[in-house]
Amino acid sequence: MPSSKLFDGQELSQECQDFISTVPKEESITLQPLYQYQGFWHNDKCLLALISAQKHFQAQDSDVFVVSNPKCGTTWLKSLTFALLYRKQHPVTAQNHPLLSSNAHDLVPYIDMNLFIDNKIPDMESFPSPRLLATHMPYVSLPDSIKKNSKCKLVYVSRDPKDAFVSLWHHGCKAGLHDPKSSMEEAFEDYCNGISFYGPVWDHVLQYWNQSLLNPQTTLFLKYEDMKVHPALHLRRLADFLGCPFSAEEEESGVVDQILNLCSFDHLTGLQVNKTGVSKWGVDNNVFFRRGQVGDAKNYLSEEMINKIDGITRDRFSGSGLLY
Ligand code: PAP
Repeated sequence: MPSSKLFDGQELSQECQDFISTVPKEESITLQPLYQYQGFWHNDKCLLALISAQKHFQAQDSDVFVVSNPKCGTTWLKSLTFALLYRKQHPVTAQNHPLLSSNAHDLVPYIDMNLFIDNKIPDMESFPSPRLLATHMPYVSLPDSIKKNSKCKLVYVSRDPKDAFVSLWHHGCKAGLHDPKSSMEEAFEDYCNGISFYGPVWDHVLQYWNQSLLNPQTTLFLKYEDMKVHPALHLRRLADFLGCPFSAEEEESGVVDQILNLCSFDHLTGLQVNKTGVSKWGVDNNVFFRRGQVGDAKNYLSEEMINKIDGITRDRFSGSGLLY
């Protein structure tokens, strides 16, 4: 592992490049190769950001992290958690609510993909408390300052891997991330072999599932599918978990539904900021919204592909208590 002086704000050093050259590498269907570190695949920039965060990120007791494997419902969970956690400062029905003019990814930055990217060491002292942050890092790679802190909270969202794959494929197409010569079938094979951005998805989900069983006071495990069916139930769970339960007055005045409406797929996709805006990280906001449905994989994958990925999911999750 490279020494910490690599990440002192200087250009990507020769030592970083040398380090990258020592870890397993796979050409993937994306335009960038992926590198394996602690059992998971990353592009070079995100890997260096992850290592920098491991060295420099200092957790605070009140920190809240939205955690996920890509395309599992992060944008929705970031929106819900932001609206919930900051509802005193930003009343949910306010005309100037931040979610009406900013995409959730601007309001809740990723440690790895945003804050520590490009060799930056962010000044996080100015963040309002409690800090609401996000990451796609697997549990094994989280900075020790998070893992050893028994007070900060991780909120994880998982999704049926076949729907997450289809969502990831479309994201890559829309954002121009794929090698134009690559096919969905090739991407599917890579995904099933665990070679995908922050993959293997199954290991990622299982690490946080196990954490939620071991430490339910610090890790809340949510499923996208359950949230679609019973959004109010899971929003209340989230509020209880974060120590900001809805008061009787809030229940009475409909704050739960107001948050759900503010963060609903239909509402967010109708906002100008999400139709045409570009996040401060340079990504078109509309790539984070497509159909927002459970079971969309059946519209894109053959029966054989579905049987294959469902079989892997069953095998990998067997005995864990996690059902998909
Ligand atoms: P990310 O990893 O790039 O942040 P993420 O937000 O986790 O993406 O996943 C995007 C998926 O969530 C998309 O699914 P789809 O491709 O199957 O449609 C997107 O449509 C869906 N999504 C985004 N916002 C919402 C929302 N408010 N409610 C439900 N689903 C949503």
